[in-house]
Amino acid sequence: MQRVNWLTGTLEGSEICTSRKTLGDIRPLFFDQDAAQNMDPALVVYRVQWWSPVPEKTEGGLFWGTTVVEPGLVGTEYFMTHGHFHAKADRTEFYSTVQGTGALILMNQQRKTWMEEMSPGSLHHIPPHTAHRVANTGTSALHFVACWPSDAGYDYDEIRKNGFSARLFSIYGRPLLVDGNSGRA
Ligand code: M6P
Ligand code: ZN
Repeated sequence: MQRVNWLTGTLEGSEICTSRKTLGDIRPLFFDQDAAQNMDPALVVYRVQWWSPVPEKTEGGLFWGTTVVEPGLVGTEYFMTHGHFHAKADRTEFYSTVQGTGALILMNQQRKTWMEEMSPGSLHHIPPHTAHRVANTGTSALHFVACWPSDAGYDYDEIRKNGFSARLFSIYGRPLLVDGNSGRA
């Protein structure tokens, strides 16, 4: 039996998997490497819980997950998830925000990047062939739920190599998506 706590998005029950990413795990993704080097690598940037009711790669199945992104900045860039295209690139996904404020950053295969604001209740459809990453633009933890096909898989390499074509910075305390690819993620 699995349950969602709708106040927090937290998953409870059996067969729930968990993972976490520390700053040390995802440091190369951030623009300001000097700032990143001077921060504690053990700092947790985000945690994921998910339920896989069917094996990975099952055609026609679905997975459910909850992600909590901590508030914070590396230099002036918001804490964010790694971000990925799906390995089966035409697979889509839903995100919905439970707590906090943030931004869903989307990039198509032509490397056009745009964002959708996330706030409690916001519902987001990630189109096919579109990379997705979430940044926490607030001062408290950002909790969102996700649902995606069990055969979607992950292509992290493309993001690791070429990043997104725009980054979300805090400029005078407000989120601003800034174009420009440093060649890093
Ligand atoms: C959401 C879903 C998961 C994903 C997680 C973290 O919960 O999209 O599939 O793993 O966010 O994102 P990433 O895999 O890019 O670190
Ligand atoms: Zn995805």
